[in-house]
Amino acid sequence: MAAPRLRLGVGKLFEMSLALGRLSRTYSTSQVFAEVLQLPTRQLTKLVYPLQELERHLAPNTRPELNLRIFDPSLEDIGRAESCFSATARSRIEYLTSAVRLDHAPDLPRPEVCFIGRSNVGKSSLIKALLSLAPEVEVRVSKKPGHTKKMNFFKVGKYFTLVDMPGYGYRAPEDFVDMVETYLKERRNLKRTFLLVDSVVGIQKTDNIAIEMCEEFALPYVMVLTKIDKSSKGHLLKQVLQIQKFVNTQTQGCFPQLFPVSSVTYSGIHLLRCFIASITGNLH
Ligand SMILES: Nc1nc2c(ncn2[C@@H]2O[C@H](COP(=O)(O)OP(=O)(O)OP(=O)(O)O)[C@@H](O)[C@H]2O)c(=O)[nH]1
Ligand SMILES: [Mg+2]
Repeated sequence: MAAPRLRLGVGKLFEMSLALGRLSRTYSTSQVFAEVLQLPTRQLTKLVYPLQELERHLAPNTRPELNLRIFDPSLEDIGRAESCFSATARSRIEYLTSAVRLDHAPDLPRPEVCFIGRSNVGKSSLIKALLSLAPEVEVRVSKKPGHTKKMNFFKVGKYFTLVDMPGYGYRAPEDFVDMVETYLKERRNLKRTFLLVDSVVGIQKTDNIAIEMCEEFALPYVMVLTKIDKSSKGHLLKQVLQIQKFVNTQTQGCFPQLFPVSSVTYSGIHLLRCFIASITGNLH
């Protein structure tokens, strides 16, 4: 069903990107996304709309449970959102600072979004993938759980700030609860919390720490399913349906649509960029 819309969008945006290619300031963004747009439709859907690609493998009676098109931007929107994530002379993308306590956090006017989840779930890797259009920005990732010990602030141009948080669970910093709880409760410019769940293992007991925090503080949050490159399609579908059911029945503040991503293949990354641009008021 998505194919005609996609083909139309691809053609239109490809023409647009060729036109934009002649404008030097936006050239690099358009160039990256223009390459994506040259992919065959199936590959493009898998990369840009991974949930819709999974939908093709669903039995008809399971479809209503899965929310696929609550946030359903066109390829044109996604292409436009990419420009927020591209540095220019007037809109720099950079690591700002780290903080172990909220009162040490920078006082920033821009909207902010943060990334929370168990140690090793892929928070720092996701931020690195989101910021890959500005590869000079260093985001540290590690195989060892408990790597990120502080809240790390990344400025994304004049648009918004991304905050990488330490993980909870194994080797979490001692002051994790104080640090993260206070931040979530009191950060005034916090627009959305992205709660990362490992798509290979699904929601674990320790994930409830974060889910309960978001629910208790009535925060608007979004569930992102990480590492989707690691599972077979069948396993991923099973996890996605289970997590969707959990969101539908056990949560109040969680956005009803899931965001599956891979920081290795970049599947879902373009869509997530567009969502962040949209909720921070930067998708015009
Ligand atoms: N295959 C695969 N591996 C990933 C992905 N995202 C992260 N990883 C790996 O998972 C490990 C942990 O990644 P990090 O991004 O450092 O995880 P984190 O959530 O920031 O961990 P802490 O800072 O310890 O809380 C690293 O070895 C990454 O390479 C992914 O999408 N696919
Ligand atoms: Mg980290």
